[in-house]
Amino acid sequence: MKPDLFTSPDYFHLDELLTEEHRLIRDTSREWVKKEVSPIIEEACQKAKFPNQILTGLAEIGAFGPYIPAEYGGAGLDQISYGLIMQELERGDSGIRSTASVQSSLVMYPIYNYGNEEQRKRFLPKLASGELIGCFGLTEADHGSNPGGMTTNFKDCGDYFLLNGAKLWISNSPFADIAIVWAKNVEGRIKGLIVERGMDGFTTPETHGKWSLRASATGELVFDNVKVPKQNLLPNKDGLGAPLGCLDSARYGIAWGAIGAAMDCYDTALRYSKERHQFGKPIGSFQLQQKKLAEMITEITKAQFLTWRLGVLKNEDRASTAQISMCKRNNVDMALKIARESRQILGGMGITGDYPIMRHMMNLESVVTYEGTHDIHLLITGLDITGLNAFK
Ligand code: TGC
Ligand code: FAD
Repeated sequence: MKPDLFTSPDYFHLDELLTEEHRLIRDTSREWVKKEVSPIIEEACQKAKFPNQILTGLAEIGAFGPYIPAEYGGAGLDQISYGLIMQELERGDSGIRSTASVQSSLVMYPIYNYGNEEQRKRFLPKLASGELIGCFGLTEADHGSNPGGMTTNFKDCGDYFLLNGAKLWISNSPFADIAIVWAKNVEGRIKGLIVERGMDGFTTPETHGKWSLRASATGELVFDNVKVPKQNLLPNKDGLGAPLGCLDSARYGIAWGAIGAAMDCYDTALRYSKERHQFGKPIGSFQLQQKKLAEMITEITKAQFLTWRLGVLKNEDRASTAQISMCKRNNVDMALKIARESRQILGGMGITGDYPIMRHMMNLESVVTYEGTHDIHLLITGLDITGLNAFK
């Protein structure tokens, strides 16, 4: 892999809308990615191995629970800071951002918002420091876009809950210490349980053979009569709205992250177009290549402003689920298209690991699918503007 020469496009001076603290957090994350992620990510991806040596560094830059209050070990930052960290991590690799998204929004978020004080104090500081790593089990083999149909279940056995079922496609499951598991009680009501590695009957087989997110570990969660202590039930919210609330936070982070992947592809293609000569001229001088690059920077700029505005609304607690859906869908689609166009600008070199573009492109095929597919987000927007529900 070539040295990381990334420079960030900021065509409309969005930096002027960020605070000094935002810029400092963004630049710190960017430098960390250049130093710790860029040199190792290509090999991790080729070997399909999550680089777990970066976990401590992720914790140190505040990527685990950026918006969780400091009294629970979090960084106590605002939502734009959270977004900027996700942007920089995904500029490095979607799999690295995935790990931080899951830890922050799908594990720490539900413990902080739906857990009791004992659970917050027991788990959050260790999750913030990276001493514990978590995962989030919602999807099942037969229930992906429709998680409300889940069959994983638990029953009250007096001293404990007995958990049975299985989850599929779970980021970080092969090495996570704890799992936030969504399961139905005997009345069919969805509740969240904290399942800990080492509990009898709980296994986490790894999923192999992925062509996407290869530097991220994905696996199953299998529950065969697992006795979960009663104090591990999240008491303060239930129903499908509980996991969907976590997804709002994670999808928001992904919207920022996708901009990072798009910026890396654009920056790589722009530099290459000025260095690579054909027909005696830099390929960047040909109108067809300029069209690609000009459209890329236009789309990145539009996404930056949409997402910054979403961050302002999120800080004011006014961002709706549908606004988050629109932004996640738009930005991931934008990033995928930019990855494909950038790859073409690099010609044959674009398919090699000497450049990050093909890796981003393959990663984004997962990002456009997880946390709600491209089509599901369109239907969420459709429901919001028409009031007519395409899911029922
Ligand atoms: P629906 O009837 O619309 O809603 C059920 C209940 O939930 C409430 N609700 C929400 N509550 C809080 N926050 C939200 N965002 C909410 N959205 C809905 C709703 O009011 C209702 O409450 P109640 O009290 O009436 O029961 O649900 P539905 O069954 O029709 O499904 C709607 C749909 C399809 C939009 C939803 O299920 C969906 O988003 N599907 C996509 C599934 C998905 O995104 N899965 C992600 C799995 S996690 C993952 O991919 C992690 S990857 C991480 C990484 O590696 O980075
Ligand atoms: P399906 O739901 O079977 O959808 C297949 C196709 O049908 C899609 O194109 C979809 O848009 C379309 N479709 C479905 N319903 C409708 C409809 N009503 N109208 C129109 N079209 C429809 N899940 C977790 O719980 N935790 C994780 O950590 C996690 N990590 C993941 C990591 C990776 C790498 C991947 C690939 C997935 C991960 N997931 C995780 C699962 C992810 O959220 C699901 O894959 C996703 O929600 C889609 O579910 P599905 O794959 O079952 O597809």
